[in-house]
Amino acid sequence: MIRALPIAAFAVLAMFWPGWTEPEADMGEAVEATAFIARVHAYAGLYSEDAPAGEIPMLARRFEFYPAVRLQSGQSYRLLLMAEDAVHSVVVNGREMLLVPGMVQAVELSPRPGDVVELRCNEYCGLGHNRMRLRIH
Ligand SMILES: [Cu+2]
Repeated sequence: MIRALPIAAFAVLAMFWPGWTEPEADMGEAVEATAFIARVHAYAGLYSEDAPAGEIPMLARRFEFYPAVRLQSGQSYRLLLMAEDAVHSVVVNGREMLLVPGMVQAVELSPRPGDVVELRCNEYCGLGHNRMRLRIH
């Protein structure tokens, strides 16, 4: 009885250890990477600046978010972000999402007048990592 106590204590500890049963990080939705990259380039060719409301396909890559669009206040957007070359992340509106090649994460944005939205990579991705931010207004 007494001998079983440390084992029982270990089992209880293991069960409640922080992170023990934590689900996998949400990586987003799987896409065909080549097709998504083509979609981004097609979009970037059409809208280099003022983006119309709706979906904006975007790439995270060393060391930028591409394309550098401009959002119009009063409109609603859905950024679709995929990493192109390595694992990155995006921090936006106080939330962080992991960006992995082949997986798309969505961010809803409805900027109000005067808002500056900043996308920032928070996953070390190389020497230019600190430059990897995009301010969109
Ligand atoms: Cu980075």
